[in-house]
Amino acid sequence: MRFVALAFSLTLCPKPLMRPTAIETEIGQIPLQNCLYNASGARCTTGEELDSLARAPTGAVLAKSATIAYRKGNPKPRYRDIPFGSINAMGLPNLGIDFYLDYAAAFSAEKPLFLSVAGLTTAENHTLLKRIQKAAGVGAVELNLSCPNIPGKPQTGYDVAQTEHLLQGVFAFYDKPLGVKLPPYFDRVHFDQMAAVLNRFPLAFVTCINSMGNGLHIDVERETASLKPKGGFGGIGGLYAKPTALANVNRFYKLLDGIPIVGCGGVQTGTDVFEHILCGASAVQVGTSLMKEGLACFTRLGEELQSLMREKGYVRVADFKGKLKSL
Ligand code: IRO
Repeated sequence: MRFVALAFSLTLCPKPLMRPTAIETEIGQIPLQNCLYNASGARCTTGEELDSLARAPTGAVLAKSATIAYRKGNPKPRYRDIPFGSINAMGLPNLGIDFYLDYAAAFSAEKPLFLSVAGLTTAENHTLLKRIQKAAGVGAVELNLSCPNIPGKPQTGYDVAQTEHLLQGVFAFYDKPLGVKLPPYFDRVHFDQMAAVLNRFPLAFVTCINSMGNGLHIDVERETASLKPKGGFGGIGGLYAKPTALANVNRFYKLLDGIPIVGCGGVQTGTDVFEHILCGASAVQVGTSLMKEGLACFTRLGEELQSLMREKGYVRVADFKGKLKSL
C-alpha cells in the first residue's frame, strides 16, 4: 500500500519532489508572473502583434512608444539584423494614442499591459499622460526619454535639466505607476547627475537602456550604409549593447533610492537574463532577440534562466537580484 502511494505521488504529483524555480518577480508594487517581457519597439506596434505578445510566456505586454497622432515613421530600410545585434532608425512609427487606449480598454490577458509614451514635446507628453490617466486597462507607463531617431529632436535623457523639468510637470498631475526609459550613459558623472534628478520623483521603475544611439553599419558589397534614414545612423541593440546595458543597470541600481530597475540590452540567453538580474534588474526586456527569433525566444530564455537557477541552487529571482559580488 505504501509502495502504491509513493508510486502515485511520483507519477501524478511530481511537484513536491522537484525543486521549484520560479521566475516571477515584481517591479515595485507591480507583480509579474514572469520576469521577461518585450522591449518597446520590438513586434508591439499593431493589434495583432500585441495579441501575440499577450499569448506569449511573458510577464507583461509593452506597446510601441505612442505619440498623439499616427506616425508612418522613417523611410525603409530602417531596421536591420547585423552580426551581433541590430540597428534601427524606425522614427517612431506608431498607430497613435487613441489606438493604444482602445486596445488597453479591451485588454483581458492575465498580465499587465504597459503603454510607452514618446511625445515630441513636453506639452505632447503632458497631453498623452492626461489621456492615459483617465483611461482603463493600463498597468503602467514607460515614458521614453531616449528615442535616438527623430531628426532635430535630441534625446531628453541626455539633458538633465530638461528631464527634471519634464518630470516636474508630469508628477504635478500624474498619479498612476510611471517609469522612464533611459538612454545609455558612459560617464560616471552623468550617472550621478541623472540619478540625483530621478530620486526626486515617485518613479515606479527605470528602464536601462534604450538602443545605443547613432551607430553606423556598412553594407560592404554595395558600399552604402545599411539603413536609409539619417545617413544610415541608427540605434544599436543586441550583444553590442550588453556590457553597456549591464553597467547602466548596476550603476542605477546602486544610485537610485529603491526605484526598481528594468534591464534591457543584449539578452540572447538565459545567462544574459541572469546577469541583468544579478546587476540589479527586477525584470528584463527583450528587443533584438525578439526581432530575430520571434516569440519563441521567451520560452527558450525562461527555460535557460530556470536551468541556470537550478544549477546554482536559486529558487526565486530575489535570491540573486542585485547580488553581484566584488572580486
Ligand atoms: O526609431 C524608433 O522608433 C526608436 C525608438 I521611439 C526608441 O525609443 N528606440 C529606438 O531604438 N528606436
